[in-house]
Amino acid sequence: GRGKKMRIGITCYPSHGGSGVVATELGKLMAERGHQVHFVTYDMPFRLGSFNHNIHYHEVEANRYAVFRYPPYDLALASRMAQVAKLHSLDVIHVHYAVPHAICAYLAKEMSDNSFKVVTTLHGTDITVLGEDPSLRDIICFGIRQSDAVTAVSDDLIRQTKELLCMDKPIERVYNFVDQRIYSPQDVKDIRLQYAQPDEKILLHISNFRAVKRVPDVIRILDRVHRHTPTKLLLVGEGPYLSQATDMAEERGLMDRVVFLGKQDKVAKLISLADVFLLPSSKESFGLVALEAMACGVPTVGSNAGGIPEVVADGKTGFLSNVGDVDAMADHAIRLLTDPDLYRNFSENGRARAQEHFCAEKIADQYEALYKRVIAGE
Ligand code: GMT
Repeated sequence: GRGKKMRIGITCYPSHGGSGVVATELGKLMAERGHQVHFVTYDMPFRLGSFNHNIHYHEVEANRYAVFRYPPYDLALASRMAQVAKLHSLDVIHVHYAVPHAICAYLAKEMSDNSFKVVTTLHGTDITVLGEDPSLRDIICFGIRQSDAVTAVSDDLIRQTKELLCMDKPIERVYNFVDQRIYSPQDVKDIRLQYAQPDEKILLHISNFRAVKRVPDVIRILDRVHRHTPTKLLLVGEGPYLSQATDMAEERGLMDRVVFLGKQDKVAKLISLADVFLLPSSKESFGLVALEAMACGVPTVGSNAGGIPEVVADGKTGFLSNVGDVDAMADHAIRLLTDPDLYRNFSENGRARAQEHFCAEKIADQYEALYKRVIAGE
C-alpha cells in the first residue's frame, strides 16, 4: 500500500453540477486507494456507481416541522457530520463550497472536540452566492478562514476569492480532473445517424441552463454557423433558460437543427458525437465539461471568462473570445469544422493536455498529500 489509510468524510451537493461530479469521483478514487470514504449528503451522489466496500453513504434528512418556516438542513448536516465523525473516527472531512458546507463542518468539529480536520474546496459558487446576497459575505469568509486547508479549482478563482473575500487565507489551486478511462473518444458510428446526416456537423452544449451559461449565445452561434455549413446542435441538460433557447430557435426557424436531449448520464458518448463543444459562459470558475470534451478529443469554442483559459488552451485545444462575441465564436467554430488538419491537431492537443494537466490520478495524489499534511497538523 501507500502508507497509512485515512478515514475521509465528503460533503457536496450530490447533483449533476461539476462540483458534485468532482466530489464523487474523488471519493471513488480515494476508496480505490484503500481509504475509507464516508459521503454525508442529502441524496445518493448520482455518479457513485458500483459497490465498493470502502465507500459508505450517510443520508442527511432535514425534517419539515410545522414550527419551522425553513427546514434546518444546515443544522441537520452539521449534526450528522459530527455523528459520522465520532462513529467512524474520521480523520478529515472534505467539503465542497464554503456555504453552507464549511460552516456545517466547523460546527461539527466544535461538537466533536476538534477530533478531525476540515478541507474546503471552492468551486466558484460561493462567489456567485455572494454576488446575489452580500449579507452572506461574512459567513462565507468565516467558513474559509476556519477551514484547516482551502483549495480552489483555478488560479482565477483564487484571485477572485482573495479580491472579494479573504485576502489573508492561503488557498491552494487544485485543478479538477477527468478519468480518461471513461472520457476518451468513443465509437459512435452506430448512433451518429440518429442525430445528423453524414454531411452535417454537430455542435454540442451541456449545462444546467442558468443565466451565466448564456444559452441564447449558443443559439446565435448555431444560427451563424448553419448559414455557412449544415449543422445540428445537441442541447443536453435542463434549467431556467431552456425555454428561451427553444423560443429563439423557433423564431429563427432553427427547430429542425436543434435536438433537445434533457438530462443525460452517459455524456462521454454524447460528447464523442460532437465536432465542437460550445461554452460561451459569462462566469465559469473551471468548466469541467470543457475538460471532459477535451479528453474526448472535442475542441471547445467559447468565452475567456474565469478559469476557462486555464482549461482550454486558446489557439491549441479550442478558441476563446470575449463574453458575448458570438461572431468571433461562430467564425472559430466554422474554421474548426471546415479545416480537417487544424481539427485533428486541436483534437490531439486536447487529449494530450487533459492527460498532462488534468489526469485523475495526479490530481488525486495532490488531494491525498493535502489530507496527509492537514492530518499531520502541518
Ligand atoms: O456551473 C454550475 O452551475 C455548477 C457549479 C457547481 O457548483 O457544480 O459549477 C462550478 O463548479 C464546477 C466544478 O468545479 C466548475 O467546473 C464550474 O465552472 C463552476 N461553475 C461556475 O463557476 C459558474
